[in-house]
Amino acid sequence: MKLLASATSPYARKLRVIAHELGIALPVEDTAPMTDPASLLSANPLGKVPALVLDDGSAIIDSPVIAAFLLASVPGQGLLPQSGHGHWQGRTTEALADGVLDASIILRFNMAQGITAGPWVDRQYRAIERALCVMNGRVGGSGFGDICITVACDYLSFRFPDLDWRTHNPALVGLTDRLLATPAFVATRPPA
Ligand SMILES: N[C@@H](CCC(=O)N[C@@H](CS)C(=O)NCC(=O)O)C(=O)O
Repeated sequence: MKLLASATSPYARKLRVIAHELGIALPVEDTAPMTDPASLLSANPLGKVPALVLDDGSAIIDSPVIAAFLLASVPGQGLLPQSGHGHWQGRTTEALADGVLDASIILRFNMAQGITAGPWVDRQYRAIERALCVMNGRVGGSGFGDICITVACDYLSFRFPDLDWRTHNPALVGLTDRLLATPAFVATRPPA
């Protein structure tokens, strides 16, 4: 199997870190979504990365679905409980972290068009701020959730260096300082 992804995609980074932690070999085919390559559109008509192409040619799309697939591939994995409250809370933490990424991507697309202010822009920043505060209280819930949180925070540092998420979220600082030094995160650091 191979993952169609760009080196800077945070959604792909989440999957690459999970694969690393699970001991799954996950080759990446460098794919720039905005150029609409045929290989991506045949795997994902939505034109988004990451997309996972399996050995039989079928595809799995959307990072939460791919994450669930990776986790299910390793029976007894220790990143996320397989069922029950802990499972759904871990998935909810993923949704929060992915939501921070979604809002960040909206802001970046707006910026690319010269839109840096206005109610729609403010709404994204408010969503990010609230989600950060909630994620701060969810640190340590599961290894999986902690990976998702760390990916989102590091993406903010990468793309929005002026956005100060650290001052009011000490648990996020402790978590990210610890996880960003691990081999999985070091190996998937976005290029400068
Ligand atoms: N919900 C998707 C979001 C993926 C996504 O937005 N990827 C961005 C790159 S980081 C993309 O491919 N954007 C191209 C586009 O929106 O057309 C996921 O979790 O995989």
